[in-house]
Amino acid sequence: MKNYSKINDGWFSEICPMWPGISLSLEIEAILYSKKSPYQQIDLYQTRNHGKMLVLDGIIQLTESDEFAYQEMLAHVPLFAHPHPETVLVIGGGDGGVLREVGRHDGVKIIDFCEIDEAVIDVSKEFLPDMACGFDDPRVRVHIGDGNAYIHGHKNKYDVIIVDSSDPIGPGEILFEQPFYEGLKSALKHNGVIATQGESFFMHKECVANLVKITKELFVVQGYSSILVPTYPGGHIGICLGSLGPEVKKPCRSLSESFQQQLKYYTPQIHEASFVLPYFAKTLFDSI
Ligand code: SPD
Repeated sequence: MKNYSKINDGWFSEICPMWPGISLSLEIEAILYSKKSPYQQIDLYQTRNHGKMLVLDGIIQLTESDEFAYQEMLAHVPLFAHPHPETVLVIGGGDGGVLREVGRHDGVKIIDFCEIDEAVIDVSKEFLPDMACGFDDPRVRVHIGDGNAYIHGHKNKYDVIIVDSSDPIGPGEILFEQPFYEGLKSALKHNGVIATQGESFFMHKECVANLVKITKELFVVQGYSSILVPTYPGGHIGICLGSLGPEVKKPCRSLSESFQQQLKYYTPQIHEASFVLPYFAKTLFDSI
């Protein structure tokens, strides 16, 4: 994918045709890593005020200051929606942050992880230990390869599937298309739940509407959960959920005090509240 972002006078500006005419800038102190993998340009910056920042093809994937919001919600909303998640698949998210969160669930026995770009895992292990610690969990089995191909080769296997993709430009594009979602559905066990990176209804209305359409067509239960993330476009991102049975808008299991103490964003209350949509988004989704 063409990289439009730039560094000027010590400021990184994230520029992308997916959010034309608007750009987030962060002041940076150092470029810690910069290399092209076979799939994408990988850059790791030390920012002045937001910790380290991982950027793929010029697009911000995370900063240490707010990564917890997205990673916690993407993991805990589907996992607490499922009554007994034991087998979990995570596609994408080579930084390991979602794995870290999935690993907090003691009942989970197997965590398969599929990532196309091994270089993202390597750079995260070197520079982002607070996320890459997710790989230390002995339940994690790493598969390097294409998530779409992986999913079509594994039928009726998972209770929960989480897709931590980049945006639908570059290697992540296929993960926003109907055949991929059909593969996700067929890889689920009875009563399985999926949760995918669902973009922002402020910044990418058509993309989100398409995900809602696909998940409404394929799944018995569907929902869109909103998350506040200051360093994502518009300060907002969503999760698109589909379920073969369980309601997704409420946690169906309680959260112990010791579990809650490990988190910074997710609470049972925010789980429910995240599905309450602004009027324009609710109207749009209801019309699909
Ligand atoms: N616009 C960027 C969306 C990035 C979503 N994936 C981030 C990976 C963090 N684990």
